[in-house]
Amino acid sequence: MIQFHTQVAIIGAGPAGLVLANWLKKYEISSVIIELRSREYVEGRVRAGLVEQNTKDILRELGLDDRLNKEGIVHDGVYLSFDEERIHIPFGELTGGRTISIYGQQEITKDLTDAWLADGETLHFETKATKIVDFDTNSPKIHFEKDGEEGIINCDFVAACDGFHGIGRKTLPKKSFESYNITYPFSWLGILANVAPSTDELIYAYHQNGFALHSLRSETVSRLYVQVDNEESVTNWSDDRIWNELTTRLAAPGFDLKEGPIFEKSITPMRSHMIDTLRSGRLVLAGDAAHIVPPTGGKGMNLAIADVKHLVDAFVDFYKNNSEVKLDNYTQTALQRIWRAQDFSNFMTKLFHKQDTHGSFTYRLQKAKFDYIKASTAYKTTIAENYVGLPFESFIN
Ligand code: FAS
Ligand code: PHB
Repeated sequence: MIQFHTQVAIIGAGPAGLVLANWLKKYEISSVIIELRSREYVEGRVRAGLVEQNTKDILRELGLDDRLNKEGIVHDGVYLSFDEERIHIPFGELTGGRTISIYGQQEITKDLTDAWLADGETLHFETKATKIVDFDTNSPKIHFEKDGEEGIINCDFVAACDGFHGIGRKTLPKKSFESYNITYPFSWLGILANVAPSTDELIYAYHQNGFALHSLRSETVSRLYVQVDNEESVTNWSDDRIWNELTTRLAAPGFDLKEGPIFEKSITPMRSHMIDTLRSGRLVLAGDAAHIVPPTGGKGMNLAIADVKHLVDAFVDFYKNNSEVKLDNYTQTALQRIWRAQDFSNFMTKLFHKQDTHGSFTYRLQKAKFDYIKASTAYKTTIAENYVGLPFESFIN
């Protein structure tokens, strides 16, 4: 039986777990990460691409933004389309200079993993956390399996950064939280294609055929999505069908969509999920372990990292100031931003996805909202400040 001790034992080497470990190190708080999958698998997972201003600020504070600054693409605005009419939301002028960057989540994962391992720190890949025990005492433990051998991590805190399918949320006492869920009646089919983006900034488009999003990964790789039914299978979507639908749904005066070879296709369900506690005793949750947002607002990864900021504040308060005040307030502090992200993601999802027949009452409400955004600087500002991410000081208790 393998046994070792650390101050904060982290489950999961996704954005939440990796940012937490690297950030605690800055305060000389020891941690260890155990990760179910291999390093290749984790770094190969194609997921988010939008990096909020807050996340950029955090990575800069950690000294881990070199490649982001070199390879990330700064966007100072976003295009919103409705029935082939297109408007632009400028970020800088509406938010005092805050912007987003496009930089794949897997690139952030690589940068954070490289930094962690370069310091000689411990990250056990292909290691499965099987049980979290004694989290109602000051000596919680994680039981794990690796290569058929069992082990135990003795620690002060367990940080479950283990995503929607992890054991962290499932370990919380059943009566200690409420669950909230929305499963949207549609999914996203996402592609990566070897073709230069046809736009300088992202395009979110409502069309009577369904939603489409034009994102990107570099000057030569485009990332695009189309709304599909929940029962859809990737095999029903040939490259030609995908490009035809994207061309139709992204159409606007003067816009031409360039096509190219597709090298990645996947379907992601659209759902909102959350629980209203992120802590039980010495067990804390961060990221998808506690909440899922539809990717329409580009919030998932950024929200995971925002949870970690509050968690680091709480651990520093505990270890350096011998205080549990921020730990006791962790759930309340994190939930303010999580609900803001849930609301914005739900707003963007309902505004741009086809949910009823063209011309229906629902459609008319969507159109009225878009026409108001077009006419209102106040509404454009609301969208801009939520999209780039509200500053942490916006949520002072
Ligand atoms: P993660 O899920 O990234 O990481 C959790 C880690 O814990 C995983 O590596 C997992 O292997 C590990 N783990 C689980 N159980 C374990 C156990 N028992 N023992 C050890 N390790 C365990 N967000 C956006 O903003 N934009 C997008 O376009 C977008 N697209 C997405 C597409 C898909 C298919 C998915 C699933 C998510 C997408 N997201 C998107 C959201 C995504 O980016 C998440 O918000 C982000 O990965 C959250 O990071 P973590 O909380 O670290 O969780
Ligand atoms: C992406 O580039 O993958 C992306 C960007 C913005 C979103 C969702 C996904 O809202």
